[in-house]
Amino acid sequence: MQEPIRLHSVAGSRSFRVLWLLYEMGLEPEVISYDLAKGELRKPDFQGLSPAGRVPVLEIDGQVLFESGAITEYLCETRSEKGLAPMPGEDERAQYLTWLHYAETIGVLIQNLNLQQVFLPDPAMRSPTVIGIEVKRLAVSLKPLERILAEQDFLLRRGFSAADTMMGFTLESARHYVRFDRFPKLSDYKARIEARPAYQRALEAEGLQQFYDREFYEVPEG
Ligand SMILES: N[C@@H](CCC(=O)N[C@@H](CS)C(=O)NCC(=O)O)C(=O)O
Repeated sequence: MQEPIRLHSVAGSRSFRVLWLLYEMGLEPEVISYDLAKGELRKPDFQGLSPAGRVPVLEIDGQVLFESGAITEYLCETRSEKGLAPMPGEDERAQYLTWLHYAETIGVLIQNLNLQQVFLPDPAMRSPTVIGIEVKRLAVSLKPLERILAEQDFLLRRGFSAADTMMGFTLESARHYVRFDRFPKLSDYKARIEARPAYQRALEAEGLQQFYDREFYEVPEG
């Protein structure tokens, strides 16, 4: 019997990247959900799986993996027959690695904005200066994507890949901070990837995004 695959997840977080990729590969993980607001990632059992107390964590092949980028690379390398990433020596390998990790450049900006705009317990603790800077940096980081998507449908010329599963979730969060009408190609790309059955399935399995309480967060005055 095959060992179960277990994904430790928070709805609307980076664990979505892994869940979506697993479904794209036709794999069926058990999803273990945590509630950030209840401090469930701080519990000793979870900290034993993830040293920094973060999701995603994936239990697979008798191992416990953390870091969404590393998990993505591991899955694509150990399941290379799924064809979701160029392997070393193949065309577009460098671009694949670049976009895969660039998704974290964007992910960290969003994390900083989430902290400022959503998670600080008192709005008086927010820094309009920091928020303004991070929103500008996020918009700058989206520009290269807009340029590349003017020429091709996905981040790689060869078609849909695990670089797209890494990037997808960050765009859904980014739209809460940067107006996407400035990025028409990126908006089309976002709609294209979100229409994929595996994306929709991951959305259903993770449940509703728990923390954004509005469509768009303006930079506060200050
Ligand atoms: N670079 C890591 C970042 C993981 C991370 O920060 N995950 C967030 C959710 S998106 C988390 O678990 N945050 C909980 C916390 O900071 O307490 C990855 O890509 O997996």
